[in-house]
Amino acid sequence: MRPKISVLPINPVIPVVVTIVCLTVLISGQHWGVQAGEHSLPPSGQCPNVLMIVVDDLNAWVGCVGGHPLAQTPHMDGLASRGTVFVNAHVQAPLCMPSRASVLMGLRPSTTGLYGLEPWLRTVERWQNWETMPQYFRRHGYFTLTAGKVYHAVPPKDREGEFDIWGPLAGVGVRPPKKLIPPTPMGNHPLMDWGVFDHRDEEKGDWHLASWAAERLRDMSRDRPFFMAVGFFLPHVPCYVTQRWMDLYPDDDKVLPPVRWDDREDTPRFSWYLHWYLPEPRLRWVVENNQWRNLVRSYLASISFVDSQIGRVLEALDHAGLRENTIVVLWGDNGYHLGEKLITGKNTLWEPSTRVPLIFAGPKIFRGGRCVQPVELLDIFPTLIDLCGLPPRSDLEGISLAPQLKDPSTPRTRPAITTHNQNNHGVRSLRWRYIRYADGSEELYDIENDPHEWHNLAGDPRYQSIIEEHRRWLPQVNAPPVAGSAHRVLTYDPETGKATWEGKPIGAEDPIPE
Ligand SMILES: [Ca+2]
Ligand SMILES: [Ca+2]
Repeated sequence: MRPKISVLPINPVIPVVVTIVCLTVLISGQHWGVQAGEHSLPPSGQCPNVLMIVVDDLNAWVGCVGGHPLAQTPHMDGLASRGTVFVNAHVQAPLCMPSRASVLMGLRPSTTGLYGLEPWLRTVERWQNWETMPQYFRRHGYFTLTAGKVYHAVPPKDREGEFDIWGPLAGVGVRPPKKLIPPTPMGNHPLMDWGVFDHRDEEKGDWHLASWAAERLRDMSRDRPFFMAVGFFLPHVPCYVTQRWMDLYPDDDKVLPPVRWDDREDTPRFSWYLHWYLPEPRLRWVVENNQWRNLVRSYLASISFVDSQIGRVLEALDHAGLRENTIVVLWGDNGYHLGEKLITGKNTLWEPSTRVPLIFAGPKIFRGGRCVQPVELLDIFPTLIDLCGLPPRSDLEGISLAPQLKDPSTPRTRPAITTHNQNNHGVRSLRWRYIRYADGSEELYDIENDPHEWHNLAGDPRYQSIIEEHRRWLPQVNAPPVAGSAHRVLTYDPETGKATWEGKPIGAEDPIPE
């Protein structure tokens, strides 16, 4: 049965215009970024489909991205080999909700004021009618479907407004009867768990998600193009795996990332405020409880498992004969520290938190491309508009990656910017990472010569011109957190110099929570 499309109040007219634009792309071959309304009406179904795959908390530990030498991800690597992988792609926020909101709205967190896990963006008056990516595709004649976690969380009454069809929501699936690891500090959060327990792959949430997506692809109507977005749960904690997946990684310390115990001696105290009091344990606890190797292997094994489920979806796309006319885009919503900078988790402006896989494959995309230019997930929205030949939008803050998807060596003129809470920014250029916190403290790393960001060069006068070059990219708009902002929200009052974490003041002498 064909689902009914709910028509958005914004614009009832456009579907016809859009199909016209899509044809323009086909007939003009090499022509990118065409203008709307110039050509005659094509047969339906000419626009490329879009399959967007989001993976929760997936850092750069993916074979084709090169973040971990032992990572086994044959399906994501296969996707990259028939498309282009961006190995220097960065999130706009190192946290689920603001990162996803940024991708789907095409705006920076510093513009939207969405920094925490709440609120749901439609409760913010200013963003109530903002046309998001799935809505834009729907208005232009696409059939839109979603399952798993794509937006962070959407209340049931608002779901139909965002996508036509909703499949199963994301979840870990089967769980052990009790936590596998010792009680963790800062509240023993139920999600803070990992390790091997006996279960079947078919009992996992991501298995159900992949099955749903595969079935929808198999039965997909060809009357009009589709935009399908699926959001996988793993390797988000809890990282539960079976022995088979764990055994892909040696029970050996060579799985651990390189870490220096003195690494935070040259980072500003304010850097701790970005992840002040959180359920993710610090490295010290992980090591003292003999959990470091177990965590790292469980995380890697979860990546390999989710890769296998991505493989099931891609295989379904092939079997349905849809590969040649479908643009696949895959991204992680934020990275994850596994001990680097003495922490686990996200919520930082360093490479392990900001760098994620970004892979495009499909019609007219360079095959086997590897792009080292700094790019932003914010660029996905204008890129898809470009690749699908929809009318460009002047209100989005990203820049289309179509030139890099045609020739991966094409330079980019601007760096990638990650923001965590108001006025804390990381600026990643081809060679450098510059960080500026709300209190004015700074870091600078030469990633080319110091890939682990161990040596903060910000205090060295020899690098002042580099710092100044990067400073000019700091966003000029720094919206305060919107009403209802909650969870992992940090504010700073420059008048009084006072920082506040989740509503509680941080004292200048308070010990760093362990
Ligand atoms: Ca996430
Ligand atoms: Ca250091």
